[in-house]
Amino acid sequence: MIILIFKVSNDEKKLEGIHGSLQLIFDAIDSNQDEAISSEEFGIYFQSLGVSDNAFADVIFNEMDSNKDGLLNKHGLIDFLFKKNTIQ
Ligand SMILES: [Ca+2]
Repeated sequence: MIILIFKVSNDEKKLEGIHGSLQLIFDAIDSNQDEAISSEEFGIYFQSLGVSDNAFADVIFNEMDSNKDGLLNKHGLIDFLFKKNTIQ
């Protein structure tokens, strides 16, 4: 859930901090360290946060997976967060 609370900011120092935090979060979710987050890894991350409903994780993953290749890379994650997207 942490990745969903970032707000877009134009403050350079805040942006640097956000990017650093994103790196840590991305690495934590990317359990096999292949520089891509699969829907399975994303689901496991949500389960670790106490969200047992995989459908919720799947909805968010599909919104973030803009090119629909079944994987999230760091650029895709950052693009999603900085486009002020909302999940409905
Ligand atoms: Ca991975």
